[in-house]
Amino acid sequence: MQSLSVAAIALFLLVSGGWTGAYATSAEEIRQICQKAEKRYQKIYGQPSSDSDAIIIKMYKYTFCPASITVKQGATVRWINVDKRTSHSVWFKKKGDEETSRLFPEDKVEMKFDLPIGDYPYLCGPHWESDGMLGTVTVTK
Ligand SMILES: [Cu+2]
Repeated sequence: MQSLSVAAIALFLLVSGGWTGAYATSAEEIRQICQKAEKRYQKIYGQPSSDSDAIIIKMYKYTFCPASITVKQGATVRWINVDKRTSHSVWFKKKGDEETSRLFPEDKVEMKFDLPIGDYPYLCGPHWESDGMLGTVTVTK
């Protein structure tokens, strides 16, 4: 219960912009991580992630790449772990969803966004607190 309320306060501060976290990865670092994530993706799949039949979010070095995306209602988003060792999850906790099972390297999970217009924040269960591994899917018309 104690850790739950600490987590709630941390999340509130993070969402409200009052706390940037101890990890505070710079925009340039994130850009470089995501560039490497795309290279890893291409090595695994032999094509750019933009050529996929779904919208791709790569999970790499405690980062969702890209961390924020905007999709049309009904779009399918696919998360793929392109790390070599670390496992991640995708958890729309605020929405009341269950956390996905652990996604090991090259594992993937897909979700269809047949949802009302709005922002849907999510997190990686094992790394959102320690490493700020957070993302948002914005659904538009
Ligand atoms: Cu993670």
